[in-house]
Amino acid sequence: MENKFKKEKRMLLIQPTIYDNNHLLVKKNMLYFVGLTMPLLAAECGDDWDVEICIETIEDIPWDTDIDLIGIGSMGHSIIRGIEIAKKFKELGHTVVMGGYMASLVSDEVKQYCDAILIGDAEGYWQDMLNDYLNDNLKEFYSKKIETLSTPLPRYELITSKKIGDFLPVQAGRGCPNSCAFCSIACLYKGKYLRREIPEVIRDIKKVKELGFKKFLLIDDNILSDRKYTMDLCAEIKKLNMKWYSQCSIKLAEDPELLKCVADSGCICLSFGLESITETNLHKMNKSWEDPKEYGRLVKTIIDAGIDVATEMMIGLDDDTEESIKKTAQFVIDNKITAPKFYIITPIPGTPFFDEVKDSGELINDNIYEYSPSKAVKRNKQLSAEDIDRLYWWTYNEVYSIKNIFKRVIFTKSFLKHPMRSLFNFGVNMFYRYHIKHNIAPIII
Ligand code: B12
Repeated sequence: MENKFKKEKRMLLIQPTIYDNNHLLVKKNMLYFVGLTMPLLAAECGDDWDVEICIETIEDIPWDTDIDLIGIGSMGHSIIRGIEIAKKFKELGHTVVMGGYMASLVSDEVKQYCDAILIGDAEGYWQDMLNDYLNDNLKEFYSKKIETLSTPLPRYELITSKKIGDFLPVQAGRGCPNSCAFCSIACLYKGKYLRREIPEVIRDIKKVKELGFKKFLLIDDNILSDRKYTMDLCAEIKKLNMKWYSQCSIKLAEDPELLKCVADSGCICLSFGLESITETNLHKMNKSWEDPKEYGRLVKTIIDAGIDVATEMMIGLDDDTEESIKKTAQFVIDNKITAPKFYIITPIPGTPFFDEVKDSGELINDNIYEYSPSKAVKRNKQLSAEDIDRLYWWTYNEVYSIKNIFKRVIFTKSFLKHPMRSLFNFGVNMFYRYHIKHNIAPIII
């Protein structure tokens, strides 16, 4: 359909939601964890642009908007909804541009439904894309590898009045030096880790504080990627007297000096991609630098340092059996993991792992429009896709039974040290449990 709107410096940025396993859009009253993507892209447009943000998980899409330019993000299988939104806005006569991890990994597919795609990081190309738009000269693809990272103050004010948690996102760096076979970050950054200058990061955290927030989420993929940088950053964060969450490798526990520095700076919860307690699984996924035999000890060290532990683990990996998956649930319970999350291994098109699985004949569904982290699309030699689905829900139900929530969150040493924090974590666990009982995996919170 012909474009029927005026080209002006206005933009609507949309973060699409995902579909659940019953093919219903996941909608929430509140999105506790909110991303940085849209407030940052808004800032990168420049002060003379009028930008609106819609986070579909908590807001309705304003289909009747008179803004021509629609920018759509893509996180994992939210791309499915993103494409639907793109199609509809195109039918309504708007200009649609897309970007984000998934649009970058499957850009040829996504291109059919929008006017332009920005592959990878926007910095360096975003302004070109916007100028081309204003000059009626949009190209199909925009892609440039960046070597350094410097970003403006995100336009946090565009999200602070939305129903979000009591913290805002901040980013110190992008990428990760590791190259785990399943990971989209490894696929796009290829072992590269880009850091922002510490004063720039602190400027953003100060802004978060100024806006009345006492906590922030450091959304980096592995804050340990550069030890000296992390030490220096934590020293500066400490001065601000704030609390923060992030994610990194469990190897942090092997470095007492760094762990102390992280804990002293106000870090209260870290999420660790443990992936599996079976060594051969990690080996096959190019993650043999982690040793699952050490996981229990390392988790305890982190908890003893006063930091709550969340974990991300995968189910349905090559050497998983019914027994190993049940042991995984027990591991999580015995080690008192505060917020354990599980995902069914899903090969993401664009990653080397996807090609490998396709060649192996174990991929039972290659329709990416049906992909989700809670439905198996591959079997392994021991388990059918149905077995994997069944064991996935068994694991969630076991780990989030009332008895085991108490065991992991209340009957713990942490409860004695931080009773209020533990009660909050108990609430989060009950919230997850509620979703699990309704067959909704707790992946969006
Ligand atoms: C915070 C976060 C969340 C939050 C907030 C989500 C939200 N709706 O706001 C929560 C916890 C809820 C969440 C949920 C999910 N997430 Co998430 N999330 C993140 C995290 C940690 C940070 C995102 C962020 O703010 N990044 C900072 C910004 C600046 O970077 P960016 O998003 O890459 O954006 C840059 C470019 O990509 C580009 N760009 C991005 N979007 C667009 C759009 C346009 C139009 C343009 C032009 C450019 C552009 O420009 C930006 C500036 O350079 C990332 C990890 C990461 N490193 O990004 C994972 C990540 C994006 N999430 C991921 C996934 C898979 C999900 C889920 C599907 C859960 C799951 N495991 O299945 C859900 C889906 C959420 C939804 N859409 O409803 C994956 C995506 C992988 C992939 N192949 O797409 C990531 C990369 C994690 C990972 N390691 O695999 N997530």
